[in-house]
Amino acid sequence: MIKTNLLISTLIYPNLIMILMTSQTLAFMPALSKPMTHQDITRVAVLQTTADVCRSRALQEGWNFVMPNPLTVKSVAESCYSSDSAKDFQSSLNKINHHNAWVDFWNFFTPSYHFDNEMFLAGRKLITDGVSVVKYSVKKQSYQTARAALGKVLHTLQDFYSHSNWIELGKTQPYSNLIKPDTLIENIADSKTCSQCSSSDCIGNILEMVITQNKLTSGYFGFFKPKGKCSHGGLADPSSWWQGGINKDSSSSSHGYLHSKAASVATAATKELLQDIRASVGDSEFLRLMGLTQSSVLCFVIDTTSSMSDDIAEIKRVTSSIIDSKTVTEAQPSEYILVPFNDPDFGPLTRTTDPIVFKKKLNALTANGGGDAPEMSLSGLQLALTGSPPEMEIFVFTDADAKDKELTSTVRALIERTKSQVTFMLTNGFSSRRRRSAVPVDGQQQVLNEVYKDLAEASGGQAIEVTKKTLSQATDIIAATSRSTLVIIFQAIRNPGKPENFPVFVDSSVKNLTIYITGSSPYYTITSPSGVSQSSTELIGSLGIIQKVGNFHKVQPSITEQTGVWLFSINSTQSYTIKVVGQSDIDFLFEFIELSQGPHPSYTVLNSRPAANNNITLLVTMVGVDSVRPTEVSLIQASNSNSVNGTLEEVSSGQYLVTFNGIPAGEFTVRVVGQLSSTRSLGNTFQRQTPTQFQTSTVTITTQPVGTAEPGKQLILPFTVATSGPGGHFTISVNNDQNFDTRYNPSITVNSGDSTNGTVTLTVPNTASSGTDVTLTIQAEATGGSDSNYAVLRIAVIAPVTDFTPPVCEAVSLNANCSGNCSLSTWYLTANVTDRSGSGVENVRVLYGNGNLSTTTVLNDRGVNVTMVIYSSSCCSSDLELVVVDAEGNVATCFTTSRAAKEITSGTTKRGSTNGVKCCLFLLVLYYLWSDISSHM
Ligand SMILES: *[C@@H]1O[C@H](CO)[C@@H](O)[C@H](O)[C@H]1NC(C)=O
Ligand SMILES: *[C@@H]1O[C@H](CO)[C@@H](O)[C@H](O)[C@H]1NC(C)=O
Ligand SMILES: *[C@@H]1O[C@H](CO)[C@@H](O)[C@H](O)[C@H]1NC(C)=O
Ligand SMILES: *[C@@H]1O[C@H](CO)[C@@H](O)[C@H](O)[C@H]1NC(C)=O
Ligand SMILES: *[C@@H]1O[C@H](CO)[C@@H](O)[C@H](O)[C@H]1NC(C)=O
Ligand SMILES: *[C@@H]1O[C@H](CO)[C@@H](O)[C@H](O)[C@H]1NC(C)=O
Ligand SMILES: [Ca+2]
Ligand SMILES: [Ca+2]
Ligand SMILES: [Ca+2]
Repeated sequence: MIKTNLLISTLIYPNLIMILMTSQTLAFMPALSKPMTHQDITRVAVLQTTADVCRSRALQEGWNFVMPNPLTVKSVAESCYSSDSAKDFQSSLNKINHHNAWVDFWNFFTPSYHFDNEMFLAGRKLITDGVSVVKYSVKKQSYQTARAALGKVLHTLQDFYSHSNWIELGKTQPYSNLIKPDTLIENIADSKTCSQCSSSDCIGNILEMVITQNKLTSGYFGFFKPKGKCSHGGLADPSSWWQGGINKDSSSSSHGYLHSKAASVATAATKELLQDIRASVGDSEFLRLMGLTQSSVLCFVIDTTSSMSDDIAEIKRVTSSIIDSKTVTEAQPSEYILVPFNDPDFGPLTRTTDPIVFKKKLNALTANGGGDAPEMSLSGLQLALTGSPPEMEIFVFTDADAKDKELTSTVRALIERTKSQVTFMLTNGFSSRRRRSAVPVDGQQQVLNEVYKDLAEASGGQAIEVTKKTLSQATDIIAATSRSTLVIIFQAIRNPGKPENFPVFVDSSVKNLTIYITGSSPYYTITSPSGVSQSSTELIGSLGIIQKVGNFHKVQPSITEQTGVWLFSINSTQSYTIKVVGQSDIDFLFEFIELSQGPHPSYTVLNSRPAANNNITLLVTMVGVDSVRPTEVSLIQASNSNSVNGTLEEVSSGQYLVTFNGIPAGEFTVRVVGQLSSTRSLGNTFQRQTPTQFQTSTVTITTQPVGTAEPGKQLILPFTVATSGPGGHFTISVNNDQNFDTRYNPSITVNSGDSTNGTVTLTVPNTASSGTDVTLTIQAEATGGSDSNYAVLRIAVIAPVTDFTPPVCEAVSLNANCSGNCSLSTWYLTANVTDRSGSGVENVRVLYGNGNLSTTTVLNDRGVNVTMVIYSSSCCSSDLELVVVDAEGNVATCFTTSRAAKEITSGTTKRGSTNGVKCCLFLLVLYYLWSDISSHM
């Protein structure tokens, strides 16, 4: 038995963390001749860290965990019991990588972003400020902002290992001070650091003295460089033209012989940063940040005015039936979002992972108020679009016209940027004949539900018109489409309608093929690959079942032979939509991007419509089986089936750059056709289509990169409007989802072929708290509305950080009576933790270990809050890593046994073992730690 009671100033064990990092880094060994890019480094680190988090969660929950090999997005998602979220995981990783690339696109010549020019303090500040944004944004569930900030931080962090002399100093571990704002960056070189080098590889150009004295330096980039300093190197860096440099960007760089070493330490550093974020936000939030638990989301925007009581009752019924259906646990939504709207009020948005909380929120909804007939539906929808994960389906329930139609183009912009589908459940209860007739309003011709139909079309959703009585017959679409693995195989919208035949490939991965058709009495015939055919007049036929309600038809084929080419023949002169969906793991993700013209290949994701009369570039990522490859990526004209093929270039595994030299006229969607495996056959052919209709514009809006906004301060957002179309006056409108005050000039003049600058002044109220994010849309519309474009900006609100110091573990006692049968004995650990005068201890977390943790906070006699921690665990389990987090997200690692135990006993400490010898080995480790702690005093 050991009983200790010690006063300890800090209990941080960098050496132990290091041991772990190296042992895990061994798994990273791609082809050495190929340069490791930022994207590769990030992917490896994210996959390893995520797998590590899932392993510790599995241990705590008593689940089985098998470390996947190799680590891929799909294999990690599967081992995390989240195979349905593989697409969201990929999408989150992509977002992080897009923002990593963004730094080279926008800040290529700013040395601090790349640790060039010995900008160590400024570079470190970019990292620690960015990490604060990540932590605060996660706390507020602003995951998209968090991913953006994380991507930027990782670029700078990773560049340190390529651009400084850390690797040349012989270091094999990350420089942890870069992510710790309370530490010093020491020993920065204060004089000459490099000699000229003549050979191409420049080995040994860093001065001997710099190496022996352990001085930190980095390469200078550009035309101006203090004499005797090192250069970055490469053709793009004039300072190195006559003397070489030290960067390790690729194996052909000046110090390319160290490229793979630098990449490997950069990977370890990326993991160290991810672990810091994980410790700060907790495991389940970390997994949500990675998109791993966001698989299926139920999102409702609900009219709560007095006319809606029937509808609200039906929504409650449907939601309960989805939540209570325990048949397929995987199909349970992982997240619920609710936005009520009324008139004049709307919101707030509720986002929860807890079905009970969601049901409570729904049950609390009552129908009242609203005044006149139209209601604030688009304001509610705007909140849902900015506050939900992208690429999901949003259901809007209303029986009234929109009172806030001025938001139509903002909502449309958000639909295009988020690629969310919006399906309207409209219960105005008119017959279809009366609905089609125009209702004159103030001399204008205004058709009921027109704005909803337009937005549904633009998003690839549906405008379902039913009566209050028949609403329940249409709502099973909600359960079907909230599945995360739902894919869109084909979609067409014809307005006005015309008879047309649509051939569609259905591949062998597709399950539960379903066809949705909307329109007033469309006549159609569906023919399966084996020639079985059924027309819309047969509700039960040889193919399957047709359900009709209002303008909405659902066809579910029940025949077994579904793989091959289907034919959908629609004969209607009224407008109609057809959508063919199914369940499948195979899908694609894409972004419109702009490639940088600069010296360094990079790209940025467009936050606006692509420019007309220009080439369009897409970055396409395939999701699903690894052998899936696209053979054709095309833009499909929305009004007919004309298409334009792009040129494909594989840029990394599963990622393709697709260039289009022309585009179809008007609105278009994106389609990918490909092969499921390397054997080319009809049954292997798949097709997928985006629901969203995109368009190009002769108007462009360019925004500058924005930093964060501070509560109580104004933020100036410069933008530039240019036009390749006709010049003249442009109407500027600005909207944001937080209702923050904005000032701007509502009209600017732009000449054809020219550009004009403007600014938006955003005032953030004092009351806005850190981590809030504001989505701001700037729109420019040509006179007469002939063309328009927008830019969507997401800005994080962060109050200045004042607490840079992690909490301290002031006292610890260990009480372990582990002898004999370990399952019969328990060990205890107690600690007192405080954040001194900082922001206060907010969380104590067990990162590894499955014992019990309890905390009590008391005010001690010096007026300081002290959190007393007691951890108790079975003697069979030696794992423990305890972290303490303050309110600003600073993390202290207070106690670690697991990794040390694992290392020192060479993996022989097995959980659940009843072997007394192993039990005692573990105690030896604890004892070893103890003496280590004592020696720190
Ligand atoms: C497919 O449909 C059947 C019947 O409608 C349903 O029971 C099953 O859960 C669905 N499977 C998937 C993967 O959605
Ligand atoms: C389409 O419908 C029209 C009118 O209902 C009918 O005259 C015509 O024969 C139909 N065409 C086909 C190909 O079914
Ligand atoms: C579009 O791409 C083609 C070939 O890829 C190139 O020749 C052409 O100059 C590009 N056009 C524009 C406007 O960039
Ligand atoms: C697009 O490519 C496919 C396959 O390569 C080809 O069959 C089709 O004709 C092309 N379409 C156009 C419009 O060029
Ligand atoms: C407009 O803004 C851009 C980018 O900030 C700047 O380069 C340009 O000089 C400005 N033009 C005018 C006319 O102020
Ligand atoms: C831990 O904190 C409590 C409350 O301030 C105090 O009573 C106790 O003495 C502290 N223990 C040690 C070992 O400092
Ligand atoms: Ca109403
Ligand atoms: Ca009203
Ligand atoms: Ca603190």
